Amino acid sequence: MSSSSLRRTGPRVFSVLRGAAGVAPRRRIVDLSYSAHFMDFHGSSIPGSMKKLLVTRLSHDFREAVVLQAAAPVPTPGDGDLLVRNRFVGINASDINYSAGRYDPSVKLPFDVGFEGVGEVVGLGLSASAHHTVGEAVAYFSDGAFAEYTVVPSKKAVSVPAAKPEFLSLLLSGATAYVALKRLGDLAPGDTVLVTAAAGGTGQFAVQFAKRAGCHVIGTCSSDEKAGFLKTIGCDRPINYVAEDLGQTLRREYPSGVDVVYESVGGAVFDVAVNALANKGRLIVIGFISGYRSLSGIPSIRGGTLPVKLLQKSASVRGFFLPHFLHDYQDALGSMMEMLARGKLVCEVDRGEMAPEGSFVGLESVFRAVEHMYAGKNLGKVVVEVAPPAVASSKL
Ligand code: NAP
Ligand code: X1H
Repeated sequence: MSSSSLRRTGPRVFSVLRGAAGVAPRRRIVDLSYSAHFMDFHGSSIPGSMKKLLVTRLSHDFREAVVLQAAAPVPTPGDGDLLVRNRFVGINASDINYSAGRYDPSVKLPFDVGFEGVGEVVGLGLSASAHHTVGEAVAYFSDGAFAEYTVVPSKKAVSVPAAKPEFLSLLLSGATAYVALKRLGDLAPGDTVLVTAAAGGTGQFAVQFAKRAGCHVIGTCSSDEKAGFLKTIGCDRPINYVAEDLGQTLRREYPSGVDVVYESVGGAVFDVAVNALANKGRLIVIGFISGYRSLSGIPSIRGGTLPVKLLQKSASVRGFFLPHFLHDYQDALGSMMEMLARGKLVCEVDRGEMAPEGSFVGLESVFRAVEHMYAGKNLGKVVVEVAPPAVASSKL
């Protein structure tokens, strides 16, 4: 059956056959009309148990904080929810801030982890069936993605043409770059924009959006391979900071400074970026990854001299956190999907093909994928393939 015929099939509301208490049977979806409402996945069955990752101890060391549960119950979607069978999940630098409990210091252990995924809808509640249908591919930005199946509130899911990792890369990484530059960058054609961690998940999008806005783009990275990639996406001046000193290069080649910085690294790189600002320059704090693996999560900067430097240049430092800008989200996703469809946007994805133990396949690979990112080895958005394509969609 093709996905379009799946979508044309009207909603069929089913219930879940539950096993005896404590037993996790293979769950067939049949009409019992007494349990939570559910949709059937065209002949396939949803298992009773699944693998998922769970934070059992607060730590920024992901392996220390997180365990793999081999037989967790597959959750049941509520009325407004989808049950998504994850095909790919996205790795984020901040997964370790989350596992350290930094997002919510009052959080109670154990808790789910993982910010985003892409997969197929395999079940849904009655209200959710007004917007989505079984078999549909969706991407989402919602908690608990590091699992084989995730319950996602339907309003946090976006319909996508296929369960491909490129779509996943837009949800958080792409949207962060799009919205941060649009709302806080005040970009004008001819501006000079410095992007740090430019070949990574969100940096690659910042480079492309700044270039589209008619800016001259400088991007930092740690290898010649990444610098070569940056050239291919329009970066005017990739700087491999392992091979050349970042501060010296900026002073020599950009004596009047840079107008905007999209800054993800923090610490010494933040200090260099502040020093490189032009008059009326804007430095957008996207993150400070160089500190996340420390106890406080915060790298040290020369904070004492910051006010005088900003004053002398009429410059500003602006913080950006995507969940605070959700009203811009629809516009960002719509525009990015259109650019992608027209071949105007590169969504580079790193599935771990070059990692020492090979591609990131299976939920257990999330640990290696996080380490790959923290070793600075990733080129593009790091993703883990959780499951092979569904039988129905593989026949498309
Ligand atoms: P990523 O860029 O795909 O990967 C992280 C990259 O950071 C590495 O590949 C590495 O590239 C670079 N890096 C530089 N110094 C590092 C260090 N000391 N340790 C580890 N890596 C270092 O990761 P991402 O998930 O897209 O996140 C990038 C930044 O965006 C993070 O600061 C994250 O917190 C932030 N972010 C913020 C928001 C928001 O709403 N504010 C949303 C999403 C992401 P090189 O080796 O090439 O330098
Ligand atoms: C309500 O707003 C926030 C914002 C950030 C709540 C929590 C955080 C957080 O934990 C983060 C964070 C989130 C996303 C991201 O891309 C980077 C960072 S850095 C960070 C943090 C690190 C160390 C701390 O001591 C506190 C926050």
